[in-house]
Amino acid sequence: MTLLHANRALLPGGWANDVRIAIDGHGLIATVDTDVPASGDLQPMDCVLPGIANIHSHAFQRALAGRTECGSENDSFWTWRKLLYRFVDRINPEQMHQIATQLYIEMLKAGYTTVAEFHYLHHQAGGQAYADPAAMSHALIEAAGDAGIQLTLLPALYMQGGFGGAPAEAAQRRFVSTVDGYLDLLSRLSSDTTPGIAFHSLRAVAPEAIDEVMSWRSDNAGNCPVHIHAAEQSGEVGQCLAWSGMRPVEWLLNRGIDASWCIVHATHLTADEIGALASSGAVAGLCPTTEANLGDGIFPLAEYLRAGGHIAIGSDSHVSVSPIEELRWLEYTQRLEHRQRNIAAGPDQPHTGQRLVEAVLAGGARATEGTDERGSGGHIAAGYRADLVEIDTRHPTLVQCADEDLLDCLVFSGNHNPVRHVMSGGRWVIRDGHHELENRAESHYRKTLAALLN
Ligand code: NGQ
Ligand code: ZN
Repeated sequence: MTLLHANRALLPGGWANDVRIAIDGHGLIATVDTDVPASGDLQPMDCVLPGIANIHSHAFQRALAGRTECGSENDSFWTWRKLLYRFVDRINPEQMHQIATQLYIEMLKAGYTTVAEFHYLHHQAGGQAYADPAAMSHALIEAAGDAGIQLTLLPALYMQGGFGGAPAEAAQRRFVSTVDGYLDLLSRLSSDTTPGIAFHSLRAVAPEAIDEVMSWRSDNAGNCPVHIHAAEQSGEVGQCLAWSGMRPVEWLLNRGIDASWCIVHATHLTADEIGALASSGAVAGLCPTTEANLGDGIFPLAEYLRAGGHIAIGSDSHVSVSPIEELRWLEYTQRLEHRQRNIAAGPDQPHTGQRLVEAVLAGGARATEGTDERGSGGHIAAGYRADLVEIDTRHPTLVQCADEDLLDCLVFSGNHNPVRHVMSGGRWVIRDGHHELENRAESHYRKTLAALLN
């Protein structure tokens, strides 16, 4: 049993003081007691939050962050994607492993304790499967194991280059599988990890394939999470309308989605889609820094939260690896658009920072672990996984913060990283801001980038 004493901790019911947290040998929280004085047998902690889930990652894109910012007047998401594809052509499983290890350590240092890896780079350049068809998936699983982050691997089905069965471009061949090949991959992985399911997008999969994979899921994978990119770019909405007469999220709602789905981006929504998506219980997987970087548009957060919608955050292309920065961008784009303040504040929780953090903790757990919450992260309560982040409140930006102000100050003041210690599944992975493998991982990362980028 590991026993901690936190001066304060964010529990499901709000802030509590003098909190004793007992963690069992399986990495689960056994008991949580409040108003327990500090004592010699309890490890002393300052302010403890649940770890945050990063619900959308394409690990390999970390290596390209900041390197697509030199352009011309017509640059867009689609020209960025061309640069991405050029890079995608080169990467091998060992390089994937090195990049992902570095990235996952960065995530832990920033306070993310779970990552949902939306993985579609399955095959060799040219499209041939590796001798081990799951080689790329295994590289990601190993990286998460080395870093000690909780992984929800989401192998993604990718079949075609565009709506209605358009052929894949040469650069997309590394992504492409048949449904049988994809289900074979899921089966191979089920002994190493609990994979979720992902459809890359309605552009990249056929409707019948969604049905087939979902029926495999009900036989084999219970209620595992299901992720899909949708309605990120207005161009995609137009193409979907031309193909089906429906907008992407409308199409998905019409097909039937529930609380185990995570709709990644969901940027472009009508009022009807906002209401229906919120009532479906699905999570909108928002990636504010990437969405800004790619010029996607602004998610209708105010309306969606008012309708009771669930949200979670992801760092997607990893132009930023910081939950604080994601939440800040999420709120600031709203303020710029509406010319108002405190958009995410709600009637039950007027503190914008706290409302955002609590929303993404709950939505993040749902999007990474499904709706069966036992053993998942996201809450400091008995039965949940011990994914904990200790914040150092001695920093000048956080001094004299009353409990109710603390997350507002965390999200909206300063640019230092306040994370001191991080526990993932009951194990300390970050101590005093450091990871035991950080030097080795960084030197591998340097070599990998030197090989890939010249
Ligand atoms: C991706 N990224 O799959 O990595 C995509 C680009 C596409 C974002 N959408 C490729 N942010 O959507 O076709
Ligand atoms: Zn994505």
